[in-house]
Amino acid sequence: MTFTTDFHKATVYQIYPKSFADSNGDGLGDLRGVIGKLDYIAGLGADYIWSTPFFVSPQNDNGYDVADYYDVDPAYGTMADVEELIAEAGKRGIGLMFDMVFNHVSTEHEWFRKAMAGDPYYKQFFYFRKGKGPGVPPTNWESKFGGPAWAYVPEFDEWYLHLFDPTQADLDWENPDVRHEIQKIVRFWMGKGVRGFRFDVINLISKAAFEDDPDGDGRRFYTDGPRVHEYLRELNEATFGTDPGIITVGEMSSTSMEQCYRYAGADTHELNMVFSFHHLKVDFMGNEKWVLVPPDFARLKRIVFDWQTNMAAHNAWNAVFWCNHDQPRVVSRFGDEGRYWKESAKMLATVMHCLRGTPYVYQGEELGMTNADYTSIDQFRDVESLNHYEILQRKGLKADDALRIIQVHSRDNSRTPMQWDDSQYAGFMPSSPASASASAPRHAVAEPWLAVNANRDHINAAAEIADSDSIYHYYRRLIALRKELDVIAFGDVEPLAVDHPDVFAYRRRWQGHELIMVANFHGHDTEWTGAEVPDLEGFERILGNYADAPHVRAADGAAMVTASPVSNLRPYETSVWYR
Ligand code: TEU
Repeated sequence: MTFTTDFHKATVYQIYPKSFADSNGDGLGDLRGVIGKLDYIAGLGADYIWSTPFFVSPQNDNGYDVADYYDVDPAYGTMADVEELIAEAGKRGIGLMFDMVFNHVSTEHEWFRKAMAGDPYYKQFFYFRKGKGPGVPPTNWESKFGGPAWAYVPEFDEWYLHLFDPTQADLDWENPDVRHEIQKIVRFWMGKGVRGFRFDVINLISKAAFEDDPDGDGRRFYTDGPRVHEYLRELNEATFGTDPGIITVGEMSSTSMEQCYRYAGADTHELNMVFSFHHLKVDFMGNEKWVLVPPDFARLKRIVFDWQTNMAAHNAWNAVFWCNHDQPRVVSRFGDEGRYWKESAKMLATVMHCLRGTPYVYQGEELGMTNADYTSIDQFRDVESLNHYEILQRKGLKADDALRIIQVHSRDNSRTPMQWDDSQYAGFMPSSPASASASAPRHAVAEPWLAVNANRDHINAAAEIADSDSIYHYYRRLIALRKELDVIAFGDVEPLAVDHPDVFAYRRRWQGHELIMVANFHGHDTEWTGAEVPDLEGFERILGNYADAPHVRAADGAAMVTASPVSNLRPYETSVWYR
């Protein structure tokens, strides 16, 4: 089978293995579970699977705390399972992208354990620094998960840096031995046939200086740091750059567009594309996520259009996405879980999938899966959510109000088990302990590690595969369209309706072809008038989320001709036009 090495036409399907499919009934998803679902992913038309980490890990951050990059965590399977997964995916034309967490390692990693034993060679793999005084860390920086970014080690009377959990110690990339170890890991997995890499928070690897931050969080000192581009070019040259068939994406935390022209420039020899998150902060207050703020639609559009047009102008490439394992479900966030569930999920998909960039579909997004339906803090598992639940209450919020914020923003919203069918555990694992496989380990919890959403009764893969009008089939169509129409992969982007309070619209142009995407982002009827409304003469409506083409009926019931078939839009209505 040949791979789609042209990532411009590819779509990536993201799997969070812990929540995808549990083959042995222990309540945790595993690699054999993924292997069993490869036909489903191939059926959707995805070209790559990005799996979040399944390397050996104490799982304090669900695998983003890696203790051994060369082996698989027994909870997920074995090396033989990974090899089989790569081979079986390959037979279906699907490449595996692995998730490389190189800003930090688990404090259970051999390097850190040796450092803690006092080995000076390994101490230099990390940032150990003296405090500013007794009990005072070297800087005032905050960890992304809450609390100080430094942990004290009494044996050394020193602190080590952890931008995330205290069990995730930051690696010192200035040390060339660290960089060589990282290159070895990437080459090891290339040797196993991996076709792509996602690099976790890769723009945080170069720290500028260890100084107090007047803003308090410290990000100005480590975001897009002074040597980050040098490090990436070096990694590229020493590893994946030798194989043009490998695709790479960098996860960029609070980055700027100017930096991304370089991270993801066609000729800059760093990465193929970037994830940036500015469009997913439109329901934050600045950088503060633990608040309840309605999404700012005008800002969302402005950010999307800015990135689309400027990245294109600088010959750089975006990853385009609404969802991942850190984000709430998009249909709950920007769409409607109720009456217009299906229409809004399809609308959101259309807005994203007709853009310039490589689309990423997060498991269950193609089914319109919603946020978790949890009503108690005990149902949440994510370290970040549990920390902030406490922090919010320390700031004076009542427990109920803190819970409400967690319900809206928790990363667990996207981590509930994949809904395969309407059975008790949604087909994520066998329904009752009695039917679980005899080979289940003795510590089997015999129920999913995170509770299944009750709406599995109608939101599930089996039901949607059987229904030709489902969200699932709509995603299949969008994924196929990108391969059929070069204008989607390569065309320019011209923003339309920029100031309209409801309409999201743009035009794409490529070699004489044009595509127009129009969407009503809101749950009420809206009108779009004026000179800017495109004349759709000669265009064919190739996709939409309402059965009939848009039109307005006159009082006598006859179809009324309006200035344009996209002038009157029903709730969450979207359509795509081509000529
Ligand atoms: O996330 C990086 C990151 O900064 C986030 O999106 C993070 O989840 C957010 O700041 C929380 O508010 C990556 C991984 O995707 C995430 O799952 C890991 O927890 C994190 O890195 C640490 O490795």
